[in-house]
Amino acid sequence: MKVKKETLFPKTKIQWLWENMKGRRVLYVIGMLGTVVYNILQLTVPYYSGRIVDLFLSGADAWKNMRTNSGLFYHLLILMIVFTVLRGVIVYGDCMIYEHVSQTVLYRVRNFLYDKIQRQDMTFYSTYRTGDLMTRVTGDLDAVRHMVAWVIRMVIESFSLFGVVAIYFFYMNWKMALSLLIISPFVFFIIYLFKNKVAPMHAKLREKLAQMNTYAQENISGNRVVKAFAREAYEIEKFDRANKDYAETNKETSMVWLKFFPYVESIANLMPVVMLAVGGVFLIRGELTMGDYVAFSGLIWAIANPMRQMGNIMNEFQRFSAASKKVMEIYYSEPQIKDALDAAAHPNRFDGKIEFREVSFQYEDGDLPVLHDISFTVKPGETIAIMGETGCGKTSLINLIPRFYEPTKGEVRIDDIPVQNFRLSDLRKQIGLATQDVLLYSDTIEGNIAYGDSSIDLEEVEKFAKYSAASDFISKMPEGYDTVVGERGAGLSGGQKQRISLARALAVRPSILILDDTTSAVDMETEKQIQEALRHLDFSCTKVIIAQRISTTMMADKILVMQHGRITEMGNHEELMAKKGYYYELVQLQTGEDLV
Ligand code: DUT
Ligand code: MG
Repeated sequence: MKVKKETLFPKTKIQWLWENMKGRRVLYVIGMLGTVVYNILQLTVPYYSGRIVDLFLSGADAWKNMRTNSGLFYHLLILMIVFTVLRGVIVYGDCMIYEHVSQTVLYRVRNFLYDKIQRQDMTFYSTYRTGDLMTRVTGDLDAVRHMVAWVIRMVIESFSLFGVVAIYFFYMNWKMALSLLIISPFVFFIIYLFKNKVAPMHAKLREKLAQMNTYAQENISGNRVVKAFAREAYEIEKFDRANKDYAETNKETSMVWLKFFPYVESIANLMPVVMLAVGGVFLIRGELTMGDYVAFSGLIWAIANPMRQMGNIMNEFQRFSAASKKVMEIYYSEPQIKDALDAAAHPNRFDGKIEFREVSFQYEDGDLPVLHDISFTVKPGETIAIMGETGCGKTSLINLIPRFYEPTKGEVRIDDIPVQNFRLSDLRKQIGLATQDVLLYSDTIEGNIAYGDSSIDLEEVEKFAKYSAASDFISKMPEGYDTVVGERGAGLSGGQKQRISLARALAVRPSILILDDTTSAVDMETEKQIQEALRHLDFSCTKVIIAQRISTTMMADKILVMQHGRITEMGNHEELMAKKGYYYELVQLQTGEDLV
């Protein structure tokens, strides 16, 4: 597994979020303004209650005021109720806006990521584990959504509440305000220290989650292997460990705040004490009215709560930071193999000439080249067979034709045009590939065969099934072509899966058909039938067939024998027999075996 280097992104996290809010930005700004407004409205209740206290309850003229000016009393009371209701309405609308915008961002980025992942090349898939990718499009993205829906809102809420109340405090009585606010900078300092401690924890936490998801994913999709080796207990324990690890890290992360929490809490709790002590003195000295005192104490929470909330916000902010980094890594990733800028459109069929010119190849994460100076040509319509012991580079070789990988040296050409000059879609549409590991979708057999070209009708699907000697067993199934096969083709035998995969490759009527050990699990008789059918397809097609059986390779126009990434023998059956080399020995071995 390759370790990814730290990537630099073209945008900061917040810029990136803003970019993905396109179309909803105005709405979001309205939402943010709404947050400011409803927090300002929080002041109305203490303000009016302060005035009511001063005018009608505590002042010397309280009773007189009440008798002569009861209209104002009711007026203030009604205003208090109106503002409270108004505030409720704004909060409601505001929540809707945040939710709407965050869901839009989530939807947009998730689709974009899925699209990105789909278009990546093979190297990407061998770099990232499925569980890790799944974590990015689920958990990590949810942290991003949470940022838009909650964290930003809380930041604005806290700061606007704090700011407005601070201004109001100074407006009422600057000395009292100063006594209350003088300790607040300490909170920022504590939060800053907290941030430095908690940031790496969130990065760690996120890795643990991905690890746990990877175990779960690999286990569920690899359950057959687990069962075959009776390793259930081991796997359960492995998952349990990952789960515990994640839970522990979660606890550890929460504990970080607990270290800082007492300080912030003490400062917040100090506020009412200061209020009582300093406020009391000011009250006695007549520097503060009883109404102002009520207003101050009624709003003290608006100073203390944002301080308490700070830790929470910073925590969530760091969670977003760790998660968004993972999301942006995929968001800004570019496949190495993509259409060349000057790639010409080539919508037509290929003649089918394939040429390798001194091609060498090495996997990015590999230490040694797996292909060395491979040169050969296949004429249109010909069949070429590739043989060689396991691990000699056969699959690697054919993967260069549809440009799944790029050669490190040399050139692969189709119809005398280097493959890089085609658009990837044009190139791959003309190639029918049956891969070595057969992967079928959980769909009907018909759906699986018609995967590459959904426009073909059942009659044609049946024809391709006949070519691949699959029609017999399919028609024997109770639901025939409508039989739904399980995930990865569960419910079918290895040979049956291979034949459906062959039918799927044929169904696109490719100009070039590549079969990677596609008939290895079918019996000799069936294989003969398939080879015969392949010779009489109703469309022209160059065939590249990787096979181990002489019966398959014998009829090929050209046979390549590979050893350790090099072509050691090349020619048709007769020529190679005459050469009395590896191929000859293989024939001896296989025909000898057949006689036993
Ligand atoms: N290899 C990698 N990374 C990969 C795939 C293969 O390093 O993603 C190595 C393993 C092997 C060599 O490349 O040493 C050739 O592998 P290939 O799959 O091409 O071998 P094969 O001839 O197709 O073997 P088999 O007959 O087992 O399918
Ligand atoms: Mg292979």
